[in-house]
Amino acid sequence: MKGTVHYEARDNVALMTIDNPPVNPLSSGVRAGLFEGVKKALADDSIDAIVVTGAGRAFIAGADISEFGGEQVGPGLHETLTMMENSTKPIVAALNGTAFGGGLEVALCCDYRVAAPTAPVGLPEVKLGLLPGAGGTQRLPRLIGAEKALNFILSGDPIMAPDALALGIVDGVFKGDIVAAGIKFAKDLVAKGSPTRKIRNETAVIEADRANPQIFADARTMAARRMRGRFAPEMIIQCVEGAVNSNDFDAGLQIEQVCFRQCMNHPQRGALIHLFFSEREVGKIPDVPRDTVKKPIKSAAVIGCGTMGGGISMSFVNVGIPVTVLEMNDEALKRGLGVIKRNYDIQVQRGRMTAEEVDKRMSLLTGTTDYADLKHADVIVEAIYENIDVKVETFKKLNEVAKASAILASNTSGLDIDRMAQATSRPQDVVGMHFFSPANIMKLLEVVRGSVTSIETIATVMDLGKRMNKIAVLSGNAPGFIGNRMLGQYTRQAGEIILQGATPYQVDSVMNSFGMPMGPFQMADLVGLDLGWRARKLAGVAPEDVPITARVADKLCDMERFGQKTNRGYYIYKEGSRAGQADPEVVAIVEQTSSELGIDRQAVDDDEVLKRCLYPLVNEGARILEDGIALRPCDIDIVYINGYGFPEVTGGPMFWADQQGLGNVLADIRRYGEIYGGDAWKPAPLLEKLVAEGKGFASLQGG
Ligand code: 3H9
Repeated sequence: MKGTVHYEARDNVALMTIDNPPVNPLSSGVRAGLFEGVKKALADDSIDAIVVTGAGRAFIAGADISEFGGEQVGPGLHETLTMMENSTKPIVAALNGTAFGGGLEVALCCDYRVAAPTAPVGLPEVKLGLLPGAGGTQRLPRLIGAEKALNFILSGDPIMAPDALALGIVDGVFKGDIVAAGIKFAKDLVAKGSPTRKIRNETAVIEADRANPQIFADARTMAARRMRGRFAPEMIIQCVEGAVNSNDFDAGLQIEQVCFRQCMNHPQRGALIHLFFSEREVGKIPDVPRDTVKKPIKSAAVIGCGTMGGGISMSFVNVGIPVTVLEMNDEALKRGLGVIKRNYDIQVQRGRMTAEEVDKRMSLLTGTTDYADLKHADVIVEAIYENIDVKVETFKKLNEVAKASAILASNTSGLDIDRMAQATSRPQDVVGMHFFSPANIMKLLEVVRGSVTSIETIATVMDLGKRMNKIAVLSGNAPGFIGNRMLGQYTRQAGEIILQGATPYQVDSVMNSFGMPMGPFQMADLVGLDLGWRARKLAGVAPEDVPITARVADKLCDMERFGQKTNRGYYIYKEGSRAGQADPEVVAIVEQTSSELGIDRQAVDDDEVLKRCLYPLVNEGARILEDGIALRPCDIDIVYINGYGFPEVTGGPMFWADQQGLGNVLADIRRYGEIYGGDAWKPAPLLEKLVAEGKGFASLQGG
């Protein structure tokens, strides 16, 4: 059995301390310990009351997610909670730290709850595709009302104990020794005649809510808007509706159990739990032990204050790390800093930040045009444009000015980190830090390991990413790293499909229905069609040498349709709007390009569009694994979800491919290979091997 509960009699109070490091999930040993502990306390006449608390930083992090789908050992959670709720002696939960999910539901079975001010309280099940299935959807509405309960459960976001007190979830917040406070609270109850308080018997609040069915209509509207395509929210709403519409608590529990089982059996649950564990897995690098000594990062410098440099600088100051920003001249510097200030001011207008907070963050930013001013920075990130020669020159300069212990990082989205490292006398300190635009918002950070990057540098930058509220994923140093290498296959396919018969609007609509916030052509309009066009013009590429998949975009650029920035690209945009409208003129250009290339256009159905966009991406992912560029399939999933908008509910491209059946994916790749040919449709040997062995990408998860 995993985990335990320590039992100790203190001054006629049974103190039960949950011990299941690091965060005390409700594993088999914890459930058994709680069950047996309450039984023992009830049988002991010298015990008047019970206090439950947690050892370490958490009270209870929730049900043990790793046990889902396995055989149940020992008493179930419901059995344990019934034992607690039926206790004739009062039970007080002393929330020392995190009380999440099943952990908060344990506390709601207790008669009262006291908490340390620093204890976060939440029901985050919805984020895992689940609902609070241990009575949470029934007890919380009885305690705080249906509307507040729905907001709390549907958001899944935690609140701190003082806010939980204001909401009525906890009964007291005490600084100092929370166990002592819990024991005192329990003893006071005993002094008052041992009053117990069973939430299940409280009906006043739900009876009042019964007259207001609009609460549920509003919740459904909100869920449809904010959680489009998610299965669990409607289940949650039905459970709370069940709680409100009848005083029969057990009938409500029945509804909850039926809905919980439906969530458990839904593919979204598996995908979201895969992501939960993957987010933690990506931080584990086999040859970089957890205890690797990290360099202290107290200050940073960023070279370039354009879109990327500005966003990166904001990411540093947002977590209190002072930044020196370098630009080529005063004008560029003033412009860049002005954009940062405007971005913060917008946050103030939206009520997300105070003006004082903006001043504080801006005070952490220092502008300069002199490389010598970078000499104090612990980490320097270059964010200049993508040209390897210019980057090499920059690293030569950095080598001269940076202090000996500094980490030198490049924000390149795909260039060779080793070439930059070789320009310095300390290649072990050079690393890629690839942020995604807008860098102050996007969660992903690709950390790129050069051939001699030290484990100390990697450990420091992975840790720094976490500090900056990013999810850092390690990538090997190869063109495009993980994300952009895969993206290339996806955008090339999209380009081919429109020449063969689809329209850009059909392709985007298929990808939107799949759950991508933007299809490939919407994304191209956002990024700007002119980037590739300008590069080709500069390099003097002859029209007949332009890749066929870039021909439509180049024609649009010739008409000064660069995308959103000119209000015209594949789509037409009304001034100030990001929602584009289809344009028949673009369809005509696509058709004409097909005809020039001698392609006989045929209708392409939506299923083929989806497979042709996504299977090459999966195939390239398999090659990336073979080449050792990504450590595990889950690293690719995390990159794609957090950097490229792949829908969370699919679990990422590699997890999704497993769900399609890798044999089916390979069969389609071979079939399209016969029709269309080309690199995208050459099956990766790893994919063939896995299919031959009857395995999926999940079998490689151990790294
Ligand atoms: C539920 O409760 C359902 C019930 O309503 C109904 C049941 C019938 N189980 O995140 P960290 C592991 S659903 C198993 O790095 P932090 C985690 O994988 C549950 N393991 O630490 C990691 O392992 P490793 C609802 C868990 O301090 C280690 O603990 N609850 C669980 O940054 C440390 O985690 C949730 O959704 C778990 N429940 O953050 C809460 N939780 O070291 C999920 C964590 O091997 N958990 N682990 O990689 C969290 O949000 C965060 O982990 C927490 C700690 C805030 C608690």
